[in-house]
Amino acid sequence: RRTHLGPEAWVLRGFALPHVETLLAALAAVEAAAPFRHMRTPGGLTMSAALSGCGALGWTSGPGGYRYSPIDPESGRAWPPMPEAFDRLAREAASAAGFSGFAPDACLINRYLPGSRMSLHQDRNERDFGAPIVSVSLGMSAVFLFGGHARSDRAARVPLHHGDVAVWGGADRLRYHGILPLSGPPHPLLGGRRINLTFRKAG
Ligand code: MD5
Ligand code: FE
Repeated sequence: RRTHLGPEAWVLRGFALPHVETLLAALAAVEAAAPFRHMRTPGGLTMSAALSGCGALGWTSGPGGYRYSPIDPESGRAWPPMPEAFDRLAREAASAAGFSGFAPDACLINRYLPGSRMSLHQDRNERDFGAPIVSVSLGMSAVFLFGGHARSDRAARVPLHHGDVAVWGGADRLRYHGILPLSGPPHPLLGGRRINLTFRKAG
């Protein structure tokens, strides 16, 4: 089932469900090489969602600002490679939403625990806004805020559940968005957490 969020934004309900076991095995390997950590905003605040990543480029935040880097600042080494299962799912979801030829070089992984949130922001550290972003939700359900092109625009509230995949690009690529503080029952498989994989073409 495809839910239309905007002219070029879709939620593919349950699209990742057939792949969850493979995704979680791959996630465990990524997590071992690049453990979740809380980054700080350039303004010095600690982000409530913890972050890991894989692929040629990883998103980092610190006193120098937001940027993509080939090196994980925590380990001083390259980010772990993008697992084959991640890459395949991202490409299939992009195609299913009408974006052919998507080739992600970065997967940011956010881990939310109860109370973790992400305030309204735009994703604008990528070089080419022509490529879509693909987001995979695993574990606890969350309420996604889908705003407009100004921070003050009214945001729609969209529930995202285990296995849902969101894809957005084109006219919707630079919309403000966020996640309300995580709450609700633990997930049967993942327990009291939500994992979000976001695939981008960053470089
Ligand atoms: C998350 N991650 O769930 C969020 C939301 C991030 C980030 O925002 O930058 O790491 S995935 C964002 C999303 C889903 C569906 C549509 C849109 C964004 N959108 O149209 O902007 O950890
Ligand atoms: Fe974002």
